[in-house]
Amino acid sequence: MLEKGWIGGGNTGRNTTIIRSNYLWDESAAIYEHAMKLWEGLSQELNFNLMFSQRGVLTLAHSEHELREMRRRVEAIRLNGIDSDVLTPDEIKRLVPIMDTSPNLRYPVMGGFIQRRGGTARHDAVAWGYARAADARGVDIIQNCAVTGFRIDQGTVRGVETTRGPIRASKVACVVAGHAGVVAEMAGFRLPVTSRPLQALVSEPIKPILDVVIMSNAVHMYVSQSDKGEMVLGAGTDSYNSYTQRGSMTVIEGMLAAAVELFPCLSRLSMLRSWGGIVDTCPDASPIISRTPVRNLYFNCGWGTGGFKATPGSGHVFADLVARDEPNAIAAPFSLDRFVGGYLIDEHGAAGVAH
Ligand code: PYC
Repeated sequence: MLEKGWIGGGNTGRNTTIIRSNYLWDESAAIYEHAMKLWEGLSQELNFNLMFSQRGVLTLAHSEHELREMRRRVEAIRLNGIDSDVLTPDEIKRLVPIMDTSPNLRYPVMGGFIQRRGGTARHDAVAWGYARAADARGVDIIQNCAVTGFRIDQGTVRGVETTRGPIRASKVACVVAGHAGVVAEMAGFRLPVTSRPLQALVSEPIKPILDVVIMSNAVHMYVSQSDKGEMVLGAGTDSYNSYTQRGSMTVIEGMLAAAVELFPCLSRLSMLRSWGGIVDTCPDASPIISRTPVRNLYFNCGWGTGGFKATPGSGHVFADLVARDEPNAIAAPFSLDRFVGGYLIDEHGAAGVAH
């Protein structure tokens, strides 16, 4: 396993750790729920405390239209056997007393829907837990080793060039969130992904005030409280393509204005750190788990804001694809072929923030 930087230093450690499986389409429900079920036993399986906390993920509606769309979405999600409930503003107020649910806000809370099995996990623990388990099974993990090219012979991958020398391989699997397009280009093809910064920030620690994850897609704000007591706030993507691991000030300002309107008690909080991750996003806001035009070269990418929450499921079905050179039923809809055949899986509405 080759890592350009250090384990957990890329997008794994640069997200707001939200885990949920309440996506709209059957194909997405299948993969995200597969991941959710694996999350539910993962700390035990890895024998590493991932601090997986099913505290619930509540998504807010701020208009009649959004609420109507949400009700329809909840029915679709339930049809796939995934827990999902609509909440009234009164129920939301009881669940989250610090939220301003009065009707005269710029974006009033008209209702919401909750996945109670959703929540968070500690992202660096996830990276370390997997790394330790992989190492115990004999995987060589080589950090500070960037791939600089591919060895390709007659359309088949034969290995990679790296900053520490060439490595021969009969199969190569790329999981390079944020740089999938760059790495694909080294192999001589293009991916339908757009790369943009998505930023988040974390406050000084305070006493427990919020025990549920709140998302507001309309105002591009999501917030949870970490086990250390920090408020973890996330924003929308920047509106330009970039590989800088920081976002623009205007995006933070807009998100914080929305956060303070919903949670006036946050207005005096000092923010300690902000960071950006690069999200590679496909035109349908669904991922790619696929063979590629180069034989025995596979890509798992394009997750947009869905990558962390899918980790166990995405890794599991991808490993199966690489081992058998054939996608299983969960992975098959996410193949690159869909951009030729037109079987897109439009999850823009479930993506949490606009892509
Ligand atoms: O859960 O969709 C999500 C999300 C969006 C941004 C961060 N997480």
